[in-house]
Order: sequence, then C-alpha cells, then structure tokens
Amino acid sequence: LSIETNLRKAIERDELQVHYQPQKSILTGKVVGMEALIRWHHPTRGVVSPSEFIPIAEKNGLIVEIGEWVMREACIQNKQWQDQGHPPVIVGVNLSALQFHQKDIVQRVKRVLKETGLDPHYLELEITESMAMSNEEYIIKTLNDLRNLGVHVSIDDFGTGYSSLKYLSRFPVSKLKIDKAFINENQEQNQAIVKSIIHMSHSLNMKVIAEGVETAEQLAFLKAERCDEMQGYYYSRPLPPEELSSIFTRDH
Ligand code: G
Ligand code: G
Ligand code: MN
Ligand code: NA
Repeated sequence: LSIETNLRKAIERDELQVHYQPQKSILTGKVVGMEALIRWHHPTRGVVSPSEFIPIAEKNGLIVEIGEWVMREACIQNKQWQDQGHPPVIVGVNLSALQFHQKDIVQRVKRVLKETGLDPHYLELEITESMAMSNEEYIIKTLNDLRNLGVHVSIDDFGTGYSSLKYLSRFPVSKLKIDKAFINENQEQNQAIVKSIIHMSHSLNMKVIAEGVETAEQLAFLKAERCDEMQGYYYSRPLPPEELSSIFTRDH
C-alpha cells in the first residue's frame, strides 16, 4: 500500500507517536521547553521520517487531522509532566500552513486547551516564516487572537524565508527560532547572520532560540552573543516521553 493510504489509517491504528526535544535556557542551563516532533511507526517500513510524510499530509489535507492530534497529545503530555511535579515547561507544536489558515483555528486551539486542561501559557505554536508572509492582516488578527488566548507563537526556521522587518515588528510573536543551518554549517558568514538575528530579536522584544546546536563551540558562541535558549543534539535528541522524566532535573 502507498504511504498515503497507510497514513490515512495511521492514527486509528495507533502508529503515530510524539517525541520531544528539550530546549534549555543558555543562562541557567535549565530545561524551559520541549518541541513536539511526530514519529510514524509504519507497519512494514519501520520508522518513517516526518520530512517524508508531512509534505504528503500537507498535500492531501491530512495534516489538519494529524496536526491537531499532535497538539492534543503534546498538551496532554505537558499537563501530565506538570501533574507529576516537574518544573513547568512550554511545549512547542509545529503548525502547518493549512492548519493556520483554517477559519476556526483559534477555536480549535481553545478547545484542545480546554479538553486537556493545559494552562495556555505552556503551549507555543511554531509557524514558519513563509506562512507569516501571506495575507498580512489575516495573520496579524489570528496571531492576536491566539495571544489573547494566552498561547505563545514562535517563528520556526527563521532566516530561511523572506520576512521583512516591517512585518516582523507588527507580528505579536514571542520568539524567533534560528534555523539549524546557520548554527551547524560552518560557513564564515553564518556567525554574522546569527549575531544579527539575536540582536534583532532582542530589539523587537522577542526571545531567540538556536536550533541544531551540536557542539560545545557552537554553544559557547551563542552564550557570548546572549542567545536566550538552545535546542540540538549537543544537549539531547528528540526522545519518547518516557525517556525525558530525568532531564527536567539536569542542570547542565
Ligand atoms: O523531527 P524531524 O527532524 O525528523 O522533523 C522533520 C521535519 O518534520 C521538521 O521540519 C519538522 O518541523 C517537521 N515536523 C515534525 N513534527 C511535525 C508536526 O507535528 N507537524 C508539522 N507540521 N511538522 C512536523
Ligand atoms: O523544522 P523544525 O525546526 O520544526 O524541525 C526540527 C528538526 O531538526 C527535526 O527534524 C529535528 O530532529 C532536527 N534536529 C534537532 N536537533 C538537531 C541537531 O542538533 N542537528 C540536526 N542536524 N538536526 C537536528
Ligand atoms: Mn519546529
Ligand atoms: Na526549525
């Protein structure tokens, strides 16, 4: 059967799972967030990467259902961590363009929060820079409505799109996520780009997180440049929730 046919049945067959990648404060070393990243245990192909099936799901519309399932799972998991007494963290969920452009997206987010009981301040929705570029007035209204719910919004893969500074300053987003290519590909101009994104975020009163941090040298550079948070293999890969309980109390 094709990936597409199987994907339609993946939710009901319980083949989808959410892994989480910790995000930590560079200043304190404490875990402050977890990004939810979907995994698919395909019946015959084994683990299929989301970079393979998310584009298919975006094309055939299944991403709406899958994305909402991820959001619900992530909220349930974060609530459970809090109920277990772990220090509260923000769970980050990737939002596809198709989801973001649903007319009732704000109601859907609100419903998931209500049904799972997660305090909205502990949910962050990641949108991409290219989504932030179309239909400016709709974007700003939706982002404001989401912010009024209490959820955070961040811009993912920042630096790979074309957002103008004019738009960016009008968007009620709380964080920029620097694309991993600028962090872990050793080109000389990347350091200059990373520095300017950090400084720009702070001038716009946004936080900034570096993705794809793989080495101590990269982390030292980010610390010297006052980057707020980091995420990457150097600290932890995305892991299934049962492997994450011990990470909350790590302070390094
Ligand atoms: O976790 P990994 O490195 O394999 O993710 C590959 C890509 O799939 C990334 O671009 C990531 O943003 C995307 N992705 C992972 N989980 C989700 C999800 O739940 N929703 C959406 N829209 N994209 C996801
Ligand atoms: O596109 P998005 O930023 O949502 O997805 C993050 C992707 O980056 C996931 O596929 C995740 O597995 C991957 N990732 C996370 N940390 C690292 C890292 O340190 N190095 C590399 N190469 N990829 C990473
Ligand atoms: Mn992301
Ligand atoms: Na990213």
